[in-house]
Amino acid sequence: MRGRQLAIAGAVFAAGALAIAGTIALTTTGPGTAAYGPMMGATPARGGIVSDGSAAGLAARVPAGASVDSAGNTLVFHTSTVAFTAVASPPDEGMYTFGVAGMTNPVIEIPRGARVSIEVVNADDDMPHGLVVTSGQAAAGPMPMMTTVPSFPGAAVWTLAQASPAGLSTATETFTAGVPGRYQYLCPVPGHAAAGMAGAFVVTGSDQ
Ligand SMILES: [Cu+2]
Repeated sequence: MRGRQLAIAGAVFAAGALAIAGTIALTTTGPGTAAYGPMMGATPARGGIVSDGSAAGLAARVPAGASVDSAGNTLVFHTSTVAFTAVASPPDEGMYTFGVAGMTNPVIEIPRGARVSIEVVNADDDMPHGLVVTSGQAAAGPMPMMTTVPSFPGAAVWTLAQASPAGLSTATETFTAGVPGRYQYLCPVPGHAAAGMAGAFVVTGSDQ
């Protein structure tokens, strides 16, 4: 049942991807950039590769310049340069979750104007995932690549291929969080955000 639903979702996703493949380019820096480029057709990008065994460590890694509030499930950055890793479908966690700094779907707070790099790793061996920072009110529709709008230029890794024998797919999105507010990060693959692949992304500042 689940497999059938996923197959249907995949087909819908493929149609959306094909429709806009010409207009949306994955914005990446870091590993895999050269081979990545504009998204072609419905083939999820693979980007860079990290070893299968590194997923748990990456999901637990506490980034520099951040404090972890495990009880509040919140990761707070205090620096103008922000870099962290989000592991989609981390080992021993829910399939539809992000693992960040040892937490599941934490609230992520960053200061206004910070330059943000999010390394996204897909630890799932069954399906693609991505990560987009978007409006806090946005709900992912059946074709989120058509309707989910990144809140900041570059704030999207649309889709990373599932794990392969070569390892786990990874790509990095980089953007400047210029406007304070409450946003969210979510997986744009159809059905995933609704199943739990989302968390709050808060840009703090004097305007708030
Ligand atoms: Cu997903």
